Amino acid sequence: MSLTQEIENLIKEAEAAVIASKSDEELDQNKNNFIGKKGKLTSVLKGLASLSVEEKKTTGKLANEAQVKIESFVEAQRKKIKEEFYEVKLKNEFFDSLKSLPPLERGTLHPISQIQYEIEDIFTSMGFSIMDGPEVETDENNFGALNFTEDHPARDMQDTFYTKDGNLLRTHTSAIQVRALRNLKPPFRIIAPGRVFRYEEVDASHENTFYQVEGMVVGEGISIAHLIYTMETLLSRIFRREVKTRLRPGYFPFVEPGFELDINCLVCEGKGCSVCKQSGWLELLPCGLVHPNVLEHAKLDSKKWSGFAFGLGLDRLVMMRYGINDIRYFQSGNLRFLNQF
Ligand code: FA5
Repeated sequence: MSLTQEIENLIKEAEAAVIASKSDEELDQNKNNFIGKKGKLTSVLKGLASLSVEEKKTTGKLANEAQVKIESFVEAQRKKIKEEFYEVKLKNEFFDSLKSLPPLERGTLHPISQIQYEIEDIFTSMGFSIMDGPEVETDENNFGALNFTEDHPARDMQDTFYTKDGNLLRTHTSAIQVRALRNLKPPFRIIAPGRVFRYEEVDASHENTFYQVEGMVVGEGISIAHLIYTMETLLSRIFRREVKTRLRPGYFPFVEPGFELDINCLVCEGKGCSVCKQSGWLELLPCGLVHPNVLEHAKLDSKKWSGFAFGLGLDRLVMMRYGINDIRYFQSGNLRFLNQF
């Protein structure tokens, strides 16, 4: 075989080997094999010595061309390998932001927490601060400082859970207004959400563990007009619709005058049902002007300072909002119930 023929064959062989290379390393190896210092082309060119000057010229030229060709095969293949590498990478790592993912199991806030946060927003927007207090309270904070006489029926074992050390589980969030009166300097506006406990027979509208939000405003010249305005603002923002209310006298030892603000039952639209005990009305918002004895007990001059207070039952508020006909759902842990909110 002539040297020219050998070189032509070498080019073909190199091309096939280069195209079959799958990695940069394999490519380098093939390049070395064919056009490296000790490569196949070099050994073929050893035959040049036996050729005539003329033949040397043409064959030498051909050898140079072979070198260039093989180099260009190598570079083209190198480019191809690189492109394929990125193509695969892109395919594997592509992030499709529109692709729908399997649904996440999400929990929801309990409807009582949701309404509590809403009420907190409503009142903070009116300049109220949020206060907290302990669930285990002293008799003094829960009753004594609130003008309950020693023989008041609410202190009765029937209504109150006492602890062995003589304290009790607070029966209402009004215990927090006592803490506010003691610790804050008037004028002030606070609300205090919390869990309260009563030794009660549980039925559709009574729990032994439920939630209230206490509210208290103390300042100079605070009147019933301020109280009514605040309650109406609260209810219209909570129910986002016209609700019928009625105010009737209500007795609480720590307010004078005291009121019961009732709401037209939204479960039965006032027709009468088990939630409103067939009356069409539901007791929702007891309130009143702070009793002078309570202010004096906190060492505030009742001639200078006056105030109003209210205690909102959250469980019943949520029942009214969604037309829930049994308070026992709230603590049932029933996920079919809770997932609706
Ligand atoms: C009180 O607890 C007073 N501390 C409220 C108050 C505060 C009056 C400030 C004046 C000034 P009452 O016992 O009525 O009041 O309870 C208040 C609200 O808690 C009720 O209107 C009702 O919505 C809710 N509530 C009372 N008992 C239960 C119960 N067993 N289960 C569920 N909610 C209840």
